[in-house]
Amino acid sequence: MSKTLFEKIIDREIPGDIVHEDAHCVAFRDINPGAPMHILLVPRKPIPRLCDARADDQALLGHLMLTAAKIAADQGHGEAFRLVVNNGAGAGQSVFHLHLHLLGGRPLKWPPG
Ligand code: IU
Repeated sequence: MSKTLFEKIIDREIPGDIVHEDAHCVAFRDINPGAPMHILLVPRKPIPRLCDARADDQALLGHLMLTAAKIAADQGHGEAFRLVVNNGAGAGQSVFHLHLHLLGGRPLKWPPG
């Protein structure tokens, strides 16, 4: 299996502006930001889509959520941020390695469209 783009960033094979990493996940700035804070939080495990996660990924998924909130706080946006997961091409997913978009730093309208 060839590596996903995000595995290559995690492995430092291609550059990424990494803001957090731990044993389970890596976070780096989106190359095409949609907000002043636009960070991608990616599990080291290359789960393609959220719908491919399994019961034994439960702790990992919880870790991603808690880590996202911590990163938002570290970035100065702990009180107002948005998490987005695009699941599948029909929902706008373009990189098939599960990732959370962490957005903040400007007013965020709803619905996102
Ligand atoms: P999506 O949910 O799969 O559409 O999100 C993929 C994101 O990856 C998207 O916001 C891109 O701007 C971002 N990205 C990146 O940060 N670096 C890259 O080299 C590439 C895409 I290609």
